Amino acid sequence: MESLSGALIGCGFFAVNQMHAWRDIKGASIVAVCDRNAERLRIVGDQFDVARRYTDAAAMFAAEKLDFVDVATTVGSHRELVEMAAAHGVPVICQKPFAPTLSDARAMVEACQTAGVPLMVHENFRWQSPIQAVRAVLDSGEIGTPFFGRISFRSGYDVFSGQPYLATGKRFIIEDLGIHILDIARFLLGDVSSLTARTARINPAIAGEDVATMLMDHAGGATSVVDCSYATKLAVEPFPETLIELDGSDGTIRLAQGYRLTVTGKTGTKVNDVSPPLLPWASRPWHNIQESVAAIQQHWIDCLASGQEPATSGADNLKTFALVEAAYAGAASRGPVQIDALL
Ligand code: NAD
Ligand code: 89V
Repeated sequence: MESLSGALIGCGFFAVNQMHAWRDIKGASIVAVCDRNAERLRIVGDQFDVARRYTDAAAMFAAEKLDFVDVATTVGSHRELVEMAAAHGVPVICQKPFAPTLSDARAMVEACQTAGVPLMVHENFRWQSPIQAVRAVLDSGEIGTPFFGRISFRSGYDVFSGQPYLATGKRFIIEDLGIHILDIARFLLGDVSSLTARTARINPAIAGEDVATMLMDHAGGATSVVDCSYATKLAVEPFPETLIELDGSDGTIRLAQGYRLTVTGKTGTKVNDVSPPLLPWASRPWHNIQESVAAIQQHWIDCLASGQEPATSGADNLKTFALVEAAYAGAASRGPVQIDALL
């Protein structure tokens, strides 16, 4: 396969993972990097030996012939950069959260559709190998039809040291972390018809909510609870593990802390260690997330080569983003929110 030429925009905290992963991806390489912060541009350009560097994305699009662009900036610049890529006919990956509002997200999807360019949201949590292992058990039919799910992320990890902006926004855990966990709920149990939410702020030093509990009706009939907390101090810190309970007509799945997967189903009970691999450039405890970055980036390149729509395309991600909007609206009103009314 011919190697595709990509560019990275945004050389910050998380982009370093993406650059490590791009080095290992078959069929693509990063030929240019861009950051409006000259120091971050220098650090990442030097670390990954990329000579073509830009402090202005428009200048990069004008000068480079790109097969795709990977937007790894924070949410405020996503719409401008995705629409710039669409205007230049360049396929684009955009980090989560995709946009500040659902109407921005819709406009971004429309801009790419009108320009005929593929768009994928870097919604990587569903690509974690323990989550893929749960999906594989569901697909095998071992537990029958799922009727209940609990997808849970509870931690006391200090995320603010690496990502200080997380402490300052009016929205925090649902927009930053809950978005991943809500996407996992959709990935496992299908699209959602209604959502009820409660939130709380326990840490007085931050501006947004750090606890969220969401109850959802899935269109296929299952009920799920998605619960997230960064105010939960445990004996053994689980960050960044997502724990899962699924009950089906013929059995159960439990993904417990320590990546222990217990399946009780039609053929009895099996317990497996589904720990993610520690990639050569990865470090604990982030290795779970880092592995999923490599997986989603390889998926993007495979999709570009085959013409297939990425699993977390812009259009797909509108349905996850709608759950974020619904959670904030539902927490404010304390009533259920109908998801179709938002889409
Ligand atoms: P960061 O602030 O460390 O880095 C963002 C970089 O983008 C900065 O260097 C900034 O100068 C640059 N930038 C901003 N606007 C720009 C523009 N218009 N043109 C060029 N450069 C621009 O942020 P981060 O922690 O790396 O987060 C980046 C994104 O990644 C966020 O959306 C965050 O939610 C997401 N994230 C995702 C995961 C995941 O697992 N998917 C994990 C962490 C962060
Ligand atoms: O994955 C993320 O979006 C990160 C974190 C795991 C810290 O929430 O911001």
